[in-house]
Amino acid sequence: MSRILTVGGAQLGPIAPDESRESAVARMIELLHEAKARGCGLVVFPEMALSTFFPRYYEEDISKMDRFYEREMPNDAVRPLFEAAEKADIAFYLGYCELTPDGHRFNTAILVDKGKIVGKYRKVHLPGHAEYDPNRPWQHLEKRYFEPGDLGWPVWRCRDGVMGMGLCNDRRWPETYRVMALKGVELTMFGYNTPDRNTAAPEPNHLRMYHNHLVMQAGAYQNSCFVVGVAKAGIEDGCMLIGGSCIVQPSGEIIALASTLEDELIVANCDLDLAKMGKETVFNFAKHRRIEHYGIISSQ
Ligand code: CDT
Repeated sequence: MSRILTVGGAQLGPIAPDESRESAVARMIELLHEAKARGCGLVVFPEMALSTFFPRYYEEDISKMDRFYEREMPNDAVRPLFEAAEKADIAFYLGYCELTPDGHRFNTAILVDKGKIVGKYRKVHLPGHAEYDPNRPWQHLEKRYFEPGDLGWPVWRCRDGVMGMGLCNDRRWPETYRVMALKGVELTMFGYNTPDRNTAAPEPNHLRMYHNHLVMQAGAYQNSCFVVGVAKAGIEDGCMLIGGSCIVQPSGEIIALASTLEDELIVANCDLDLAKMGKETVFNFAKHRRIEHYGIISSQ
């Protein structure tokens, strides 16, 4: 028995502050065409894939940043991506900034299949700070521009597998993977925008990539699922974002890895049945977890 899903990780190079949504969408459609040619049934795009990573800029009046948010999905600029994916028979994950009709702002990802949104996730772990920090070379104001997600971590049946979503900083937290694993997730997707420097504390730069892979490989292994992590990479308005987009199998091994900081498609044939093995043996949660000792995790 095997359930092969060919998965594409569609890394994007930088998006300049003045680059239009239409241009970003055209770049994604090009990667989608390559994904079709390489047999993909699912493509993962980055976090905030329609714009530059604007939380690096401080703005006193948050509404002045409205141009970076989507009020409806799909809208006219993004509809060509929905249509191209439907035509190519490819499901996709897309990260974008959401402004709801009642004025709430979320860092959001959607899972789209056959022209319809089948799943929505709003980023729970918002890194950074809410007020201007004069000690940083650039800001990381996600806590200013977004509210913590209010949807938890649902999972969705899609393409004959059980799919889950997180966004960027979520990948560093074991709870993210475990909540979805308890719901049977087989493939977890993360888009990310990760500056290559930790501006909050001194840290050797190489640790940024090491930790990027460490957390996703550990998350995949300990929860017996595939993990797909996809970067927006390269120098965005003077700020270097790491690449390192990867597909990790449930053993924790990386089976596809980006080699550039540009638009690049990575592809792996993922046998979703591989996720079953761990779930039935070492990580058989029902058999081996000792929840009587885990209370502190949910109460503090
Ligand atoms: N986008 C995002 O969540 N980036 C963070 C940067 C952390 S530094 C404030 C990340 O975890 O990669």
